[in-house]
Order: sequence, then structure tokens, then C-alpha cells
Amino acid sequence: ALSLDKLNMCMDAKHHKVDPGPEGQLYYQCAPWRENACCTANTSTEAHNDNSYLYNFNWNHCGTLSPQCKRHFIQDTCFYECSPHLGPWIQPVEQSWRKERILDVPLCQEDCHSWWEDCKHEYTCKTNWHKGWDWSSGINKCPAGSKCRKWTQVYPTPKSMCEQIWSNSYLYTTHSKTSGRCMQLWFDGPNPNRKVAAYYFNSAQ
Ligand code: FOL
Repeated sequence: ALSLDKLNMCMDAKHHKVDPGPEGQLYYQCAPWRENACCTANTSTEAHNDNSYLYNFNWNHCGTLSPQCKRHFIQDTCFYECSPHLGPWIQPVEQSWRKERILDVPLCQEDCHSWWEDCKHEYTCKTNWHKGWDWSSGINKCPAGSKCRKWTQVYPTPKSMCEQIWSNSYLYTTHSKTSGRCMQLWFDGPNPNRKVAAYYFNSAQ
């Protein structure tokens, strides 16, 4: 949709609603977005499923992720699909599956660090999870020549993981969740990210 409100809009991507609005039935980890969301209830439920229809994406491409690690991928999916306050970081992109993406969303340090800490004993075969998979079976598998390696070998630091895993959707920051200067994947209560988006939008004007 033509959006004049950069602080309350949905990106033009695969599953996003045209405009944000209330969604009373958002599932489990996506529930914090229920008052104003870019995701539907169905998308929020699917965000919790392995190999969900959203992208047929297989998180377990190098063995089953621990529940402690997987919850961060679910939260990332909720944030990506549901957030109505990503306007300052939405960019046009020429991809078959979406017309817009997010670039360099400043992520709170605690959320990046806890994600990496909870996943650091897992394995993966790729640094960028957006590109270069073998999709011949319908779900992504490691392409020929990409061996499963320890998470810490692929991502030596939290910053490397948060920035590289989704093609720089996120920018690593040292801002804390109380600063108002970074976006939070994990919150309860009213969405704290609107004020953060307003801060960055206004400082860019
Ligand atoms: N989370 C965040 N924070 N940012 C994102 O951009 C994001 N994107 C996804 C999920 N969570 C996200 C979507 N993930 C493919 C792979 C992963 C994916 C969506 C699509 C895929 O089809 N990759 C193909 C290339 C497709 C193309 O670019 O045309 C491949 O080569 O593996």
C-alpha cells in the first residue's frame, strides 16, 4: 500500500497484511503484537512450526535445533512478520518472493546476545540463510560443498550471526533494551518499538 505513515505500516513482502491493525488471536510467541500487527493469526501460528508453509524453511538442516535456540527463530519470525514499526528500515528489493525487505534494523544487544548464547552449541552449514540452499526436495538442504559446522565456527560472535543470517536485516548495536535506541525482538506489554522507530525516523529527517 502507498504508506504515508512510516511509523505504522507493513512492508510489501510474502505474507504481510497491506496495513497494520489489531489481531486478537495471535499465537503464543507472536501474542505481544496482537494490538497492532502486520501478520495474520494463521501466519503467527505457522511461525511456530518446523518447515512451515511461510517459506518451507528448515531450521533443522544440520540436526534438530534445541528448543532454547529454536524459540529465538520463532521470535525473529514473529518480529519480521508482525512488526508494524519497521518503516524507517524498509527498502525496495528485486526478489521473486517479496518486493520490500528490512535493512540494518538496530537490534538491542541483549536480544542478539541471548539468541547467539542459546544457539552456540548448534550446527549450521551457511552464514546467510536467505540464499544458496538446495531446494530440490521442497525444503532447504545444505548445498553440495557446504558442510555442517559448529555454530561458533560459522558465527564467531553474536554480531556476525545477527547481521549475516538474514542478509543484514539487522544491525548489531551495543544499545540496551532500556535505551529507546534499539528494536526489541522480545517484549511484553505495549510495543516499545514504535518510539524507537520514531527516534530514528526523526533523526533522519
Ligand atoms: N527474518 C528477518 N529478520 N529478516 C528476513 O529478511 C527474514 N526472511 C525470512 C525469514 N525470516 C526473516 C525468509 N526466509 C528463501 C530462503 C529464506 C527465506 C525466504 C526465502 C529462498 O527461497 N532462498 C533461495 C533464493 C530465493 C531468491 O532470492 O530468489 C535460495 O537460494 O536459497
